[in-house]
Amino acid sequence: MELSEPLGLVVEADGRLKPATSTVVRHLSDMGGMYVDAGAEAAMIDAGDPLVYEVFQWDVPPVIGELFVCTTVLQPGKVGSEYFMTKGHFHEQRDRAEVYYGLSGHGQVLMFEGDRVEAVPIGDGMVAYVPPFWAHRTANTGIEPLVFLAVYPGDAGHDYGSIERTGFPEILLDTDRVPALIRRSDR
Ligand code: PAN
Ligand code: ZN
Repeated sequence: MELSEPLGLVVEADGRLKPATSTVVRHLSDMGGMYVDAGAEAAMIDAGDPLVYEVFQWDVPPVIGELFVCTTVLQPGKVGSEYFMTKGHFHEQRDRAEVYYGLSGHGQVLMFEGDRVEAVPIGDGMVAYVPPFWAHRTANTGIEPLVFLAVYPGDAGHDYGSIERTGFPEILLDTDRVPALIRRSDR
């Protein structure tokens, strides 16, 4: 397989990566059942199905040695009291790590492995390290779009199915304007 050529990329003011070779657009209806308040989710989908996030990616050959580069633009908002978030995934190759570099906005990267859950802040100038084996998703706790750049190994792959089936053990809720991680079983 041919490897990548040297290349420069630009993150535009709105967070779009240029050039990008693939784009993911997720509305609330694309996240079926991921938010804990199913009633609020259904009402918001009925009322116009808001955009939740977009990913702009520079694709590389999916092999060891290459690195995918992408930006995520995650809108501000809540479903009930749960902050807008990404679907979340494990890497298909579980031992592949990832680096997030925050460009604007305010949020937290939620990670879990086994029964442990950790939240690492992300925002302008902040770096979040996702270690091997940890599932990860990002929540926007602010009032403007949260933009971050991610770099991850070419052969990492994405496993969304595990999260779709079981969710994260803890969710990030707005409790009187303060983000708090709550055990799903405690609600
Ligand atoms: C990120 C995520 C991106 C969107 O680039 O893919 O933020 O989140 P979901 O993939 O969970 O929908 C990343 O972690 N890539 O591996
Ligand atoms: Zn990832």
